[in-house]
Amino acid sequence: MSTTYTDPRAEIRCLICDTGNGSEAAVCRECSAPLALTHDAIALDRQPRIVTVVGDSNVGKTVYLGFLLDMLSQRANEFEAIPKGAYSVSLQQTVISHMAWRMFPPKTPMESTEWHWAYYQVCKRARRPKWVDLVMPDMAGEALAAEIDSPSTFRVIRSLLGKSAGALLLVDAALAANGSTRPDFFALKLLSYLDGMFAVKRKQRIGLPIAIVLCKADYCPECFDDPRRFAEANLNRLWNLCESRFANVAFFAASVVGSLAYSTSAESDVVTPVPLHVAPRGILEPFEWIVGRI
Ligand SMILES: Nc1nc2c(ncn2[C@@H]2O[C@H](COP(=O)(O)OP(=O)(O)OP(=O)(O)O)[C@@H](O)[C@H]2O)c(=O)[nH]1
Ligand SMILES: [Mg+2]
Ligand SMILES: [Zn+2]
Repeated sequence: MSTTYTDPRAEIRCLICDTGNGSEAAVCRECSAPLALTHDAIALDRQPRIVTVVGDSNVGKTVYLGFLLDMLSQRANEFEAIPKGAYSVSLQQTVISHMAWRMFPPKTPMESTEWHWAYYQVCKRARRPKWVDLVMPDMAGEALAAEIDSPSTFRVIRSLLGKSAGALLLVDAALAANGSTRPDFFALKLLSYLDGMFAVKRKQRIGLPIAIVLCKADYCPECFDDPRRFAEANLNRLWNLCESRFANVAFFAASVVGSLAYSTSAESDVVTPVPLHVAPRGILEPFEWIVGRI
């Protein structure tokens, strides 16, 4: 038994890792997840469903999640979304305000205390609406890579994935289309990590819904025509593992920009992409697919 249950001062249990924390604490002492998540879950009196957005560093997780939340709160596609707590709005605000200034948002820091978390009540308008409470953290790709390479480096990631009802796996389609094997290997490692975590029996395929999102598809528009075919051709290792071990996988293409420019500064030769005009495409579809399966 863990110390969680014997600590007399433990008053509130972290939603992510179940560690007991003092009721005044703001973040979990074990995994650094905000305890506001727990307070809000208690207030709602139901267990939220966790959907995690995973992918390599620089694949576009922060941008994707920021746009997704913003579209949901603007009632795109008949969705309605209510943020629980102001902390839930920070991520979308950062992303949208950067893009309005024609800049991409900064890289997510490695430290889990710096990550943005979003807790939303979401439903699709219908005669009998089904409300889903979603917790979606924006993790740093490098932290995820460290956890995959040596499990339990980032306890918060392990707890999160273990509790996830669904996952959005973001893959850099532009890199894959250019012949890089990096996106394929990263996705392969990530899925084998999940396989090790969720596998019940060797012969039984894993039912966790996983939406594989081919990001930056503006660089390779053929992705939009047939994401499955693109994945089979350009991400063949990932494709094969999905076929043999995962029963509930779908492929999507997404992009947030309509046109890009490139700039360099006088001091350095680093080329920075400048999003000239924002044109989100394929952002809601993978999310809608996941929500329909959890
Ligand atoms: N062309 C294009 N580029 C994109 C798009 N989305 C993201 N990018 C580029 O990808 C970069 C990284 O995006 P982020 O969302 O910060 O990536 P991340 O996955 O959060 O990376 P970490 O925080 O390091 O894990 C951006 O700075 C953009 O240059 C897109 O839809 N199209
Ligand atoms: Mg990020
Ligand atoms: Zn915790």
